[in-house]
Amino acid sequence: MSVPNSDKKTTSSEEVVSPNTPSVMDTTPIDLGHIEVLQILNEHGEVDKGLEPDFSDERLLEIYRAMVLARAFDTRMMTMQRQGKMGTFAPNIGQEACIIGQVASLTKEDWFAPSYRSFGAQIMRGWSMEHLMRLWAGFHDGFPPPEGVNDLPFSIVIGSHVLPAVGIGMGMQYKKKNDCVVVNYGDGASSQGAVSEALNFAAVYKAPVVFICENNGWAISTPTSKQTANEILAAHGAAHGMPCIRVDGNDILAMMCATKEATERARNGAGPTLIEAVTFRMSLHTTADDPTVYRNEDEVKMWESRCPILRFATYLTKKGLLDSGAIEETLAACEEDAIKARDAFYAMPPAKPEEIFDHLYESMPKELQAQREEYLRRLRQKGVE
Ligand SMILES: Cc1ncc(C[n+]2csc(CCOP(=O)(O)OP(=O)(O)O)c2C)c(N)n1
Ligand SMILES: [Mg+2]
Repeated sequence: MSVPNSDKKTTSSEEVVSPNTPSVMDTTPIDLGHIEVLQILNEHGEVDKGLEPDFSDERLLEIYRAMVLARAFDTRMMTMQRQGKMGTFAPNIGQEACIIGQVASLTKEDWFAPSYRSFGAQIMRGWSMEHLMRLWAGFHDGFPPPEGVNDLPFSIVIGSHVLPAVGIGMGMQYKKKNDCVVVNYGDGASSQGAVSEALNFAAVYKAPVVFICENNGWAISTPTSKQTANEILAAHGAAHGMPCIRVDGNDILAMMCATKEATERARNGAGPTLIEAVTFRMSLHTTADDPTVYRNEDEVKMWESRCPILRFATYLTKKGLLDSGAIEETLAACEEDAIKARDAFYAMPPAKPEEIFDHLYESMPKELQAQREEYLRRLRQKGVE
């Protein structure tokens, strides 16, 4: 066998690459320090006067109530799940500023594409709590958004809704509408290829999309440090050529201001923005999870002191808009709303077992028809109507 250039003898790699060859690559990590970090309200409820927005008192109280309602719904759902009256559920305790702030500036014409931990925002967008209960309990009629609400049903397949959200944005451009889309996804979902594709499409086509990367520290039991070698996820925006910012996700004012600016830019044709919201999942990943086996209590304690609702209540109290009586009243009213929703949900007709066969085919294949009949026969045998 002839070997090309076999007479050119090399004995070791040192002879091929001279030790004196100057390095052409700077391997020190790129300084991400210039990515803007935004906090307006610190964990003590103290406001940065230079950045304080001028939302009306009514608006601030409306937002506060939305955050408290999100938590009341969350707590009620948890109780129902533990009583065996609700399906698996993904709590959002601790992330109320992040979820309410990201949709606060949306109009009815704008679109919202949520992942599964987004019910606080869905309630703000017009979903009733009993509708969401029906959804989480597994009824197929719980999934379609209410009439006139421009939301996608939430996505459980992580990151899968981000490309469709960009598609909706590109559709708005095509129809020459001045609306925008907000889409959220987690730190775990940020590793999905489809999320990178979505960021790229949006940036190249200047689609009117606001990406909210909810960095809550964990993807079930995987900490962000094992998810990515670059924990500043806002950098994904910079990498794709779009404006990006890292926001204190437990600061409702920062979340509202950053999203407002990004949605306005999107509506004005200036393209997408990526907002990384740094927050923390205080509770379980889902009701099927036990975080005590993978998470340190000290970490949870540290984030307790950064509670988004407490922080906002402190700010509103200092502004003279709340006092302890009003805080109690708001909480009681929200709990009552959640209980009313629970009762309405319990009063709804139960699902019919055969419905699980009903929504797969326009005309049912005969094999499936046979399975359906067999299933119903067995149910009758067991006395189930
Ligand atoms: C494509 C896909 N892979 C795996 C899962 C299983 N799964 C459900 S939630 C989750 C973690 C998601 O973490 P993150 O994106 O950070 O969102 P978080 O739950 O923290 O809000 C995983 C891996 C899934 N739902 N979809
Ligand atoms: Mg996460």
